[in-house]
Amino acid sequence: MSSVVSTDIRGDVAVVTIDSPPVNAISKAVREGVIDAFEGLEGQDGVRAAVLCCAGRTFIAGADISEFGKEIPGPTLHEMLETIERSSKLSVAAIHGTALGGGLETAMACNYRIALDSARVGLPEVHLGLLPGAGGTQLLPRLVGVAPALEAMLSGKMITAPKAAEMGAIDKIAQDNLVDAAVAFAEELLASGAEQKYAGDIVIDPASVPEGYFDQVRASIARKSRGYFAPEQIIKCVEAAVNLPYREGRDFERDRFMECINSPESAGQRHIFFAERAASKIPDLPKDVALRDIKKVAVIGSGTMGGGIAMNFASKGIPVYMVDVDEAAIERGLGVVRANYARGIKKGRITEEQLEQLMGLFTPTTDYAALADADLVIEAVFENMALKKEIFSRLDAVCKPGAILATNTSTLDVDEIAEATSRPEDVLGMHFFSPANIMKLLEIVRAKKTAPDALATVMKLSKMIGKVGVVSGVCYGFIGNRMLEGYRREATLMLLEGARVEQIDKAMYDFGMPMGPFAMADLAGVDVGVKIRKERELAGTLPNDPRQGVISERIVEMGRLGQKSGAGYYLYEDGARVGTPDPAIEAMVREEAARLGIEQRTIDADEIVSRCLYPMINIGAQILDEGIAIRASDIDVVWVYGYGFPPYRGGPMKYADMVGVKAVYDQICQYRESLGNEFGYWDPAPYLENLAESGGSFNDE
Ligand code: HSC
Ligand code: NAD
Repeated sequence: MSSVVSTDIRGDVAVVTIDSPPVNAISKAVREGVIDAFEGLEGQDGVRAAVLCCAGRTFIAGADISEFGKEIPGPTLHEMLETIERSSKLSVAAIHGTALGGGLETAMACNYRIALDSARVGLPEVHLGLLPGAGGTQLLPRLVGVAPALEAMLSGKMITAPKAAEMGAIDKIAQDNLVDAAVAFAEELLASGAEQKYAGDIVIDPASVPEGYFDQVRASIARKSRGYFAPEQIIKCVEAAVNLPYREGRDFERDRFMECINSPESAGQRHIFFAERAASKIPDLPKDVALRDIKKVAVIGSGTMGGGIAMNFASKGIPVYMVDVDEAAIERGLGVVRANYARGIKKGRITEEQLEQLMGLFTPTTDYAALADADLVIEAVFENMALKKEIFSRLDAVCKPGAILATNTSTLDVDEIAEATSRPEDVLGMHFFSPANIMKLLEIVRAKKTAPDALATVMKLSKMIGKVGVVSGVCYGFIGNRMLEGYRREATLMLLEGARVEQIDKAMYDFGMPMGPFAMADLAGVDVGVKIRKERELAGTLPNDPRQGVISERIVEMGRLGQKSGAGYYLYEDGARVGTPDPAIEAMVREEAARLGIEQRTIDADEIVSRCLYPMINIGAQILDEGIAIRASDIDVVWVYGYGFPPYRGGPMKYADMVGVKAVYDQICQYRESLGNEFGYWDPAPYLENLAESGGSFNDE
């Protein structure tokens, strides 16, 4: 008797139900249970059909990812599917929720598929650095055609059941009572003498695929799939589906799947999958904490960040007050919001009417008294402590008890801001990333006195607005920007030591970053970085290193503020978005290096990568030492979703695990010797040192 699979006989139809919460992933117990159930039906002559369905919130969400990366126990998924395929009973998969990956493959191994109208199906393996390895690459093209199948597998996107039915992957749609409908469907099929049809029997005519089609697909995804291993393997498998008989194609697919699962790229992506989910768990927060109701939001400051932040809520139907110093400023802000939404019209995502409905959710006001009924206020005014404190004390006076008061500060002390109110327990940081309507990361800054329910409410809210929330303690720059300082520091020092702007950027781009540190500075505004640095210098929170800041300050003095002014570290002629290297900058850098007496040498790509990344890893370890991040994998999530760190490298801390923590530590110690350590840049964090000594890793998976 299986603990997770049960069989119920209804006349001549057996209903085989998988009940393995939370998502009925195909674990060892599920594989054993399904095999036993289908084998058990063989002796039962009265049973002529089997409905395979799931209890709980969803049909099978895929193979059990937690089994990957080690020896997979028990019978394989292939054995389970072959048992279903061999069955003498006509099989019907009954799909609700999401049939994903191995879940859809299981459904395709059945003779027929029925799905609830609300269900969705998909092959999202590519997001885990994998391919559909249990027949998916061979069966979906046979059912729906080569191009739609390849597009589904390369994008990993879910498809609604009605659309999947239209495409040919689902045979029937049910409105409700799925299991009853599935039994009735099975009866109907039996009564009509329907055959036990197998998707694998369909033959794809190679002539139906236009010449050069696969190479066109390769070219079209080249930029997006840069650095990833799985997409090319998926394409190869679909080529095999066209050119090989089903069984041979499936063997080919299995071999490619094994290559994917053993690839470092998949290890990195699987790490991020679990890291993202772990980030939502806060150990000292009681599970049953009652959440606060968030029905109305206010955003103070309708500039670059405020507008984007507000869009997140309006997009979910939540009304938003937009506050700024005067009406003109709000109008400007709302103009940008409207323009952003309007882009959705061009892309066919929303209609004119929906745009107006969305804009109707915004209430502009300069009167703080109007915020009395807001449940959450997010402040996004200039980065200035005095101004933020003044605003928080005004909010304290007008907001209702229990309203959550959040700041979007990038660097300021959230504890100090909280103390400007009489209710510091309601105050926390909600650090969005630019553009705030798009970037998935939300750093949630937990101040000393933040109440557990305020924190839990914002964690939940982050998921609702489509963000990945990561909790950070209070420190300069929180998790992400604090680490970014180490990255930028070494990039600048290497420039002065002889590397070129474009050489450093290329090394980091080739590593997998969306752009190098100097292209990033040009995008964000070189003046923005200089301003932040100057404030840090005034506050005495930076080491007095004459090499730091010198290049960016000279660039700003040259009137080059980055992309927005047509020149920064690079030249952007005629509004170009990709810069060209400028000999004037190279000359200026050499001049400054000579003035500072810095010896010039050749620096290779390996050194560039390790000097940019290892300080980040070291600072990440300090952040763990100080308890600013709850766990190493939270840091990885911050970097993947906030800064575009390549998911296939798993984030900086996972990358350190992959290189070997000891090797990273040794290199840091070696840089301490070879580069000098006057400013303590290369002091290894105790956390890193301990791990290196004990042979441990940041993430134990
Ligand atoms: C696959 O299927 C490979 C196959 O093609 C071939 C295999 C062949 C092998 C043969 C070799 C020769 N496994 O996301 P949530 C957990 S690859 C294990 O918060 P939601 C999740 O960790 C798989 N666990 O819920 C979390 O646990 P926690 C392809 C899984 O409602 C809990 O479930 N499938 C799991 O927001 C709730 O998850 C996918 O990639 C899994 N497959 O979203 C689908 N899936 O509570 C991945 C979930 O302990 N899953 N968990 O933190 C999802 O996209 C989402 O979870 C859902 C639900 C949309 C299903
Ligand atoms: P911004 O200059 O674009 O916008 C600030 C807005 O605040 C302006 O519209 C201004 O008129 C308004 N404002 C000023 N004083 C006000 C007051 N007393 N009451 C109401 N409104 C007032 O600035 P931004 O880039 O949107 O940054 C806002 C905050 O977000 C800062 O704390 C910044 O550190 C943080 N942040 C910025 C970024 C980014 O990339 N720009 C990223 C994360 C966080």
